Amino acid sequence: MGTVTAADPHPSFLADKDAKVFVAGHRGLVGSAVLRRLLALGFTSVVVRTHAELDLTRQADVEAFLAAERPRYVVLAAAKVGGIHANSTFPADFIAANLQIQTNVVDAALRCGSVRKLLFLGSSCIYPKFAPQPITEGALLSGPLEPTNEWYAVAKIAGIKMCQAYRIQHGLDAVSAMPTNLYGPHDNFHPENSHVLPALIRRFHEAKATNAPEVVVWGSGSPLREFLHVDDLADAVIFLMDQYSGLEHVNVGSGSEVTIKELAELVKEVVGFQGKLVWDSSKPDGTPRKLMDSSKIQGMGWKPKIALKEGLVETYKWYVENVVSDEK
Ligand code: GFB
Repeated sequence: MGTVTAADPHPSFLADKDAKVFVAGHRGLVGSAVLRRLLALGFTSVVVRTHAELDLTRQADVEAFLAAERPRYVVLAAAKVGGIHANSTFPADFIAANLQIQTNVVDAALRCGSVRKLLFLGSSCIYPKFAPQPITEGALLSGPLEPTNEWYAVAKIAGIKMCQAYRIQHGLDAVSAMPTNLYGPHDNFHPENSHVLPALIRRFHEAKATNAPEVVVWGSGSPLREFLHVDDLADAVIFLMDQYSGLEHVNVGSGSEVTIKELAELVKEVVGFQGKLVWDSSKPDGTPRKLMDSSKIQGMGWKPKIALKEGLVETYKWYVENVVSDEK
């Protein structure tokens, strides 16, 4: 048990490493990184469930699970996620699954009576398409959303509001973190439904392996994106669990952005593909730019550590060792 003093009846998160922590979504990009970090820090009682063991879209199952486990902390990293194509092709799945998962987990976390803190994870796509850059937390709900992912964005905005409402009405210490575009090990490398960075790793790798002359990249190449390695996000999640109890959500970004063209050139170089890039302008660009203003969390003392090139080299290695070898 962590240290409890008379002045502070509750230990901080990092001083409470034997308390039970439920990581929802531990097989995904974010949840797996948070789990790795918690275990590395010496947390002794981390509870996880696979999708087959617990379907988080089923309210009664989630209530029964949390009532039985009674965790002290919850990290809500479970979500239905995907890239620009998946978001625009499966809008019903994205809005329904995300609303169900987050509503069930936040509500059951309150009802089970044991949860001292919950952290909900969203996304930079909650902000208006043409928000002033860099985007501050205050830009939320100040303009229309990017149409390719508005269904997912509306669900994530509802999650922020759910945390705020439960804090105001019930005193639940529920906080929200909004990461920028993430990448790293355990990402989804699906050819169509993934995000741009894993999609390009797969496409360049397969083109190199088959000696293909060219690789197709979607859109114009001009949109700007900010990328953050998921291990940096996991550090931020632990930091916020320990340090932050505010009503407002918190942006988590790297502060550096690249055009999709620059990203494609970088992935090409890291993978070692020698051919040409061809741009498919029939595919959408999505939002032109979404650079987060992360001065709030940086002002509290968190900083990203992993540069894009370094993270890309490591992620490509992970892809070759885990995804490529599994598919053989
Ligand atoms: O990563 P991505 O799907 O996410 O696309 P968003 C980023 C940019 O990369 C877009 C281009 O301009 C795409 O057109 N792109 C180029 C590609 N080639 C590819 C490719 O092969 N696959 C993909 N996926 N893109 C997502 C949202 O938006 O961002 C989600 O849809 C979520 O809801 C996530 O918020 C963080 O940055 O456009």
